[in-house]
Parts: sequence; C-alpha cells; structure tokens
Amino acid sequence: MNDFMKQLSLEGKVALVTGASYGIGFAIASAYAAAGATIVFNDIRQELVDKGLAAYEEKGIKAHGYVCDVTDEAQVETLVAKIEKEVGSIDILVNNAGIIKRIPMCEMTAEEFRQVIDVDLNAPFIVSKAVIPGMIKKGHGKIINICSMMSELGRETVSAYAAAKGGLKMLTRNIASEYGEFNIQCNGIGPGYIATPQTAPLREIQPDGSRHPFDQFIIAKTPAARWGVTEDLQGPAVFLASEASNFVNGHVLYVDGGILAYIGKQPK
Ligand code: NAP
Ligand code: GCO
Repeated sequence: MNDFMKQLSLEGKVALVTGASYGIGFAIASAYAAAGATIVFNDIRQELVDKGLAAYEEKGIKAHGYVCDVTDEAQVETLVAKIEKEVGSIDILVNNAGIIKRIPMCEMTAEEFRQVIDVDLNAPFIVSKAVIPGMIKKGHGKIINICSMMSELGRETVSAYAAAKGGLKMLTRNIASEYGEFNIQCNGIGPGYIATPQTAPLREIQPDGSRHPFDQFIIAKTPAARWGVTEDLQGPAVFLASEASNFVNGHVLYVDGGILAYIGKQPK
C-alpha cells in the first residue's frame, strides 16, 4: 500500500460504534474492520449483542460486544472503562445508536419527545464525554456523529427526531471547536433515506401491491432516484475515521444521493 493510501488505513485502531448489532452501525463497523480496526459495539439487550456478534463472525470479524444503554451515564462510564481494560483505549467513536418516533407533534407526549432527545442527542453527549479524556491522553481521536436529513430539514411527525438531529449537528461543531486543539476531529455523517429496519415502515408494499406513497416521494426527491443502502455510508465513514481527514473538523458530510441539492422531480 503506498503512503497516501496508508492514510485511509485504520490498522491498530480501536473503534466503538454504538447500537451496531445491525443497520447503519453494523455496516460502518464492518467497513472499519476491513480497514484494519478492532471493532467494539454495544446494544441495549444481550440477545441483540449476541445476534450482532454472530453477524460479525459470519463476516469473519472478531468483534467485542457489550450490553449498554447509551442514555445511562453510569452504564456508559462502566462500558468505556471495560473497553479500555479488555480491548484498549478508544481511537474512534461513532455515535450511531438512535431511535425515531413518528407522531404528529401535537399528539406527542412530552415523555415521548424526551425519549427521542435522550437517545439521539443526550446519549452522543454522554458517550463523547466519557471517551474524550482517553483521546486527549493518546493525543488523537475521531468522533463521528450520525446526523440526518433532519439535521437540516423538517417534515410532519418527526419533531423530536429533527430537534435531536439538529442539536447533534451543533454538538458536532461544538466538540470540534472545544477539542480540536487536542488533535480530536469531530464530524457528522448525514445519511439520506437508507433502507434499514428504522425506515422499513416507510417502504412497506401497500395492500394493492403498490409502493408506499412515502417510498415514491423519496424516489422523486432523490437525484439518485433510489433509497440508500448501508454500504453507501462505508467509504465516507472510513474517510472520517482515518488520518486522511485530520484537517476536516466540525463538518457534516451528507451522504444522501443529492436530496439536499434538489427541489424534487416535477410530477408528470
Ligand atoms: P436502527 O436500524 O433502528 O438501529 C438503531 C440501533 O440503535 C439498534 O441496534 C438499536 O438497538 C440501537 N439503540 C437504540 N436505542 C439504544 C440505546 N438506548 N442504547 C443502545 N443502543 C440503542 O437504525 P438505523 O437505520 O441503522 O440508524 C442508525 C443511526 O442512523 C440512527 O442514529 C438513525 O437516526 C440514523 N439515520 C438513519 C437513517 C435511515 O434512513 N435509516 C438516515 C439518517 C440517519 P434496539 O434494536 O435494541 O433498539
Ligand atoms: C423519516 C425517516 C428519516 C430517516 C433519516 C433521513 O421518518 O423521515 O426515518 O428521518 O431516518 O433520518 O436522513
């Protein structure tokens, strides 16, 4: 491998990807393993961690999996200490774990709103805060926050999610501002509409066999005229975790097939 390409290698790095038993987190962690990193992930239930470990093993990846609810500061502190003891200090953190509740705002309870903010915004704060001291000690670190189209745009029924992902964009910029001098780069990835369990309800085939109206809407709003797949995120995620992005800081890289640049296909 020539010197330039070595910049994209993650050899010798320890990467923690939260909520990575499946979906986007699993794809990003798999790419990191292919780039040479040691993979650590957590999920909220042991059976999910076990499912994730089996899925990684099927791809020839020896991952380290832990049960941890990322909204619980004590659990996160215990997780980071365990990882540092059993695997090594964390070089790369991907705040991927997330939930969405699609409820019209005026029908959403304050508790439901808080639950989304807790996982999608408070948790990236909690996990980053737990990991940054070790990164400062090592003299380098990469934090990647999984943002969203909703970091820039709103739509019906996703008020809590948009508020959280908008806040996550600004948390990304603030971590970049506050810790850049310690050679820590904090950036975001803003996926477009990606085919995962989280968006499955938006892609359900209708009783008459037609595509879900939202599915057709997204195809018309996406220049690439397709839903993203988790593999579309792997290259950008490796770039932001590697030394090739050491002067990229506070940036949200939108991997959306062009949605944010496009007014949308006019109806025929
Ligand atoms: P997903 O399929 O729903 O997976 C989310 C993962 O996070 C699951 O493993 C989930 O575990 C875990 N998780 C949820 N709450 C947790 C908690 N409190 N502690 C630990 N783990 C927790 O979602 P995805 O589509 O892969 O999305 C991953 C990230 O990308 C999310 O932040 C999402 O907002 C973001 N995103 C997704 C899209 C998209 O189109 N799919 C687009 C833009 C951004 P459980 O199964 O136990 O809940
Ligand atoms: C929704 C979707 C989106 C995607 C993603 C887009 O209901 O609009 O779930 O929010 O998950 O965040 O970037």
